[in-house]
Amino acid sequence: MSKKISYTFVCVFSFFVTIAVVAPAWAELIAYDQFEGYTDGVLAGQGQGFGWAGNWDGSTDAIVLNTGNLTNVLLETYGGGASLGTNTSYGEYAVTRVLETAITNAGTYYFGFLIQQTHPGANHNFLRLKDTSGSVWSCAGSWNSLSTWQLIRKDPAGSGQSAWNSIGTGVNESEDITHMVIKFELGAAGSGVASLYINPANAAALGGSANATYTYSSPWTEIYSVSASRTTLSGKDGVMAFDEIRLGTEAADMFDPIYRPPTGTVLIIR
Ligand SMILES: [Ca+2]
Repeated sequence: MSKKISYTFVCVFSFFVTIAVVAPAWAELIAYDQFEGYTDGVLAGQGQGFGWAGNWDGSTDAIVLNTGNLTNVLLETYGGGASLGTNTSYGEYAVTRVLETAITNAGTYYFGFLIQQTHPGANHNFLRLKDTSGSVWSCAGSWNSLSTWQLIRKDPAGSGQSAWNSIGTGVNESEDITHMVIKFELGAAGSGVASLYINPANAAALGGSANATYTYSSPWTEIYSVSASRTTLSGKDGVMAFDEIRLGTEAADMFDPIYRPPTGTVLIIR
């Protein structure tokens, strides 16, 4: 009898240990894409990762390559990476992916990604969040011919260049792989504050001073999709690579290793 109890205890204990190990990375992470498991070639029409309603959609200018993984000493990165930049004709080239569940509740949210560009200050290169209508909520990256990374927003909502604005971070753009995190503090009444962190040292740093902060004048509606966009300026070429896209509700979501089931492991539930 005692042996049976011990055996049962071990089984139950093991089950909860497994959950405890898994929970930190999954509990608050809303969506991620490490570009793992893709077929080399056009990104649109493909989709991996977690938390999405469907595949990437948009310009065939976006390419995914298994040899394109962006790395960062603070993050465990896997798989390949994506890029925009094969087309040098003037215009916007973008790909968008819709979240499985749109964010409509007040709260604090984090949007992180890795970005790299070959011609700093030459193009509009950024990742962004959009609402259902396709309007842009917030972006981070390169804007116009400015020399520093920018927090970019469309506010108030509207059309045309006048609706776009950017706030400098004071951090010079470079060709280095750069980790960006936008923290959103969204109020119930539609108020919103966005804070951009360039290469934050750790999760705790996301509670400190940001490189750029903006308080929205227009009520936010929802966070519906994630989009990568590159607009060539004056026909200039250059590539924008992007990877390790994460959306979560905890600062740690931007740094914790994403749980990946070990190859060949079989979970037996008695
Ligand atoms: Ca990757």
